[in-house]
Amino acid sequence: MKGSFFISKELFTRYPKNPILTAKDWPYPVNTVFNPGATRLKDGTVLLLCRVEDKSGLSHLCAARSPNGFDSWEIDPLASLHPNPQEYPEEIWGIEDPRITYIDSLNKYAIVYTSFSRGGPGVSLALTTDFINYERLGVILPPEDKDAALLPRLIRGSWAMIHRPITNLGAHIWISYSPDLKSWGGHKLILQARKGAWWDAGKIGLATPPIEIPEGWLILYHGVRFTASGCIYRLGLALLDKENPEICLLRGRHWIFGPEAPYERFGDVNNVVFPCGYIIENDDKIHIYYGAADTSIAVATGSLKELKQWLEANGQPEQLEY
Ligand code: BMA
Repeated sequence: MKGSFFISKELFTRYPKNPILTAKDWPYPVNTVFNPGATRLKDGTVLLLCRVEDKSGLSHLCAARSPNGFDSWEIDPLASLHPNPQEYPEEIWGIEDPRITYIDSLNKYAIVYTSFSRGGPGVSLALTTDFINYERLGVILPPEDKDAALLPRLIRGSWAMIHRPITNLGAHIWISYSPDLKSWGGHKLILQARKGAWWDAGKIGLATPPIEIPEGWLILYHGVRFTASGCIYRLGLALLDKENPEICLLRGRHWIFGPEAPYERFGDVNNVVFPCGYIIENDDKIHIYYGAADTSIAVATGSLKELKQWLEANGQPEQLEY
């Protein structure tokens, strides 16, 4: 078949010194560090906003900075963004899984994260210029919803956000729009979990923020398979139309990255690779930063050109079922 050449090709190469960050690196006692958002600051520093689970079981966010994105990390001495349930009751059980989008027109970084409320996980937004002071906008999509990230610019005049509500239809990926980043509507289903024995049959959700390439928006998403010994979290690839991201031009059949290394297979939650951020170098090299087994942080490197070629060989347009 047309895709056979690329099926056996590994699209991402793990950094040999993975994991790059673990609880032992933290300047204060914590249980685990995982699922980091990522961005490159204007001075070239790579910043990871890490999900840190302390020994209460609740999570907060903590920034780690490195000149090269691989080592020499400087970690904030305390939480950078701590749950604030007095003013934001939806953060009562912690904040998790940040995805960072730099918004050029606002000159700000938008951090979309999960707030774990009594009603379940919801989507919250904070803005920052320096990852020291944060402007919280509170819950922008109520429970149950998570795995969300903003697109970096207006789409047909509106802000756009991809997210994963749980509805009677299942755990699928949607897009919504806003005039002001606070009120969200125009909700549309864009990508569905498959069914039966597929690797992404249980649940799907956005992994990193969308990646803009000339052909559209590349979407890395996690697919979950339920098995007798627990869930397996793997990574899939899709391409959305540039001007109308409601249209999924291509979706790959196979997962492109899954738990194989011991630090991905064994941890607090076995068999999980969970990227929430990436850094791009020279318009092609992509480093994905991911939580491994909900325990540590790892990085793997690929090429945008190869991801696109693989999708062209192994993808087909999404057929939505209503
Ligand atoms: C998802 C999220 C992630 C986590 C993953 C595996 O639902 O909660 O934060 O890494 O499960 O436990």
